[in-house]
Amino acid sequence: MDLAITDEVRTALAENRPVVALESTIISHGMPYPANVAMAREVEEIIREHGVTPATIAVLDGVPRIGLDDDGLELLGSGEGTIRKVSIRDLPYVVARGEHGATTVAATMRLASLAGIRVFTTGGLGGVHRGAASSFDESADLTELALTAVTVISAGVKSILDIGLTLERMETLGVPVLGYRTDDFPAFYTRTSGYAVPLRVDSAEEIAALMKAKDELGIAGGISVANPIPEADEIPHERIDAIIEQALGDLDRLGITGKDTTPYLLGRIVEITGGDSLTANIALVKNNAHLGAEIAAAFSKMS
Ligand code: PSU
Ligand code: MN
Repeated sequence: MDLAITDEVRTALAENRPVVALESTIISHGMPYPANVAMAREVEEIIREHGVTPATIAVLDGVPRIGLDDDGLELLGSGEGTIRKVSIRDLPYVVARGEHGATTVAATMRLASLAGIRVFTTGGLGGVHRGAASSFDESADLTELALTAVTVISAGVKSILDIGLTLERMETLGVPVLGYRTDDFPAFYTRTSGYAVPLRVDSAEEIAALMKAKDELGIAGGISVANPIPEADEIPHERIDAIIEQALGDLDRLGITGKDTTPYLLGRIVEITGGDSLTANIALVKNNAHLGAEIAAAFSKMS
């Protein structure tokens, strides 16, 4: 498969310098325009400040892109309706048809791995949806974590999902779930979920060492690092829990299912909170970018 890798990313990889991958569904389907494009640029800047090369990943005109220029980010951010949300099952379709696609965590992991990138930062991970016992709605992000050796830094799992079932599935799939400086698994808008983290780590070096040990053991798949939202940016449970319930009720009433579920809920929560959830979302993505850059730097020193 031909990947269009920017010179900047290609050179960094060739010289064994650290690179951090970024996804594009969060840009096209996770946040409104133009805040989404501003977020994408700022996150790249944060990674550069650490001396690490950012590689935002998407499919443009059917070509997987590893690293995007400003026009690419603008197109993904402003092209609402024309940019398909692309998970693993959609990748061959957009490539064969020459379409644009914004890649989810799963599809971004796969393309990052094809390019030789080992660390990827985002906002929230997909997981097992509430009611999955009858809907079977479980994100391909989880099955991809079982397959592909990329470390994904997120702020945990939103309680629009079933957090307990998501953790159970990751255990079954053999995915190490690491709580960064926390014993309580974070729930995106909040630092806690009430579920214990399976494994705790306190430094980027520990995470890099775990990646190396996993490689040496020949264990396939990725690692999920759960990094709580900074305290100052948290939306308290007292407020966000009721809002999530309200958004889930609206989802039900409108009969929205499948891949449209997460984008709808995120947009609805932004509406109900009057933009506060967007502010929190941007803050946690930036916080994850700092940690991702540190992990990539530590891992590249080790290998
Ligand atoms: N959670 C967020 N923002 C997002 C997503 C999840 O807070 O943008 C996106 C990610 O790209 C994730 C995808 O990989 O939703 C999961 O979608 P699905 O459940 O359809 O696999
Ligand atoms: Mn789904």
